[in-house]
Amino acid sequence: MTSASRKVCLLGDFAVGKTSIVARGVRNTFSEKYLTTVGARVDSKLVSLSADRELRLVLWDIAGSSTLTQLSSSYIKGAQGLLLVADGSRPETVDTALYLRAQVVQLLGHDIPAILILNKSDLADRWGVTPARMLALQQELPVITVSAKTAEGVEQSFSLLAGAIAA
Ligand code: G3D
Ligand code: MG
Repeated sequence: MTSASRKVCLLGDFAVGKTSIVARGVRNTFSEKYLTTVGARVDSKLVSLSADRELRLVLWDIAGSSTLTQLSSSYIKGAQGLLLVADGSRPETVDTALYLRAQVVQLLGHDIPAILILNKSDLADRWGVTPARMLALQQELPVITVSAKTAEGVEQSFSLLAGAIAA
């Protein structure tokens, strides 16, 4: 078994469900110290890539809202993957996620693997991302529809990012 670990940052507008996705996808717990020192909660998720290969995603979930001003270099520094999260019932949060990605590229000076999670798929009657927008987004990066509430797509989103990082 070969195993490696990668730093992954969760980014997205206020209340899109970043913390809920981590809580749904991760069973093991976090470091209290990180919470108090850098204002981020750190969890880890082991993802199987193949029969003899796995990748540990070390997930950094910023405490509070992740506005641009809070995108501190201490949070982003060393990031090797991004889970961009948007709320499918608030399509403007997709723009925020893409903007945050651009900010990260600027901060790091290079691109890193990223996927876009459209969360809250259980709110079907309030869904605001049109099929046309979805197609356009899929030209730019891997996109997955999930619900942290029902667990739909949550496991797959971690696998999708792990695959993109390992590729
Ligand atoms: P954040 O970490 O991105 O700020 P949170 O977002 O994980 O704190 O979630 C924000 C709110 O959205 C929470 O509601 C949470 O329960 C809700 N939420 C998260 N994921 C889903 C989902 O998949 N479906 C639905 N219906 N709601 C979701 P509250 O009311 O606790 O603020
Ligand atoms: Mg949160």
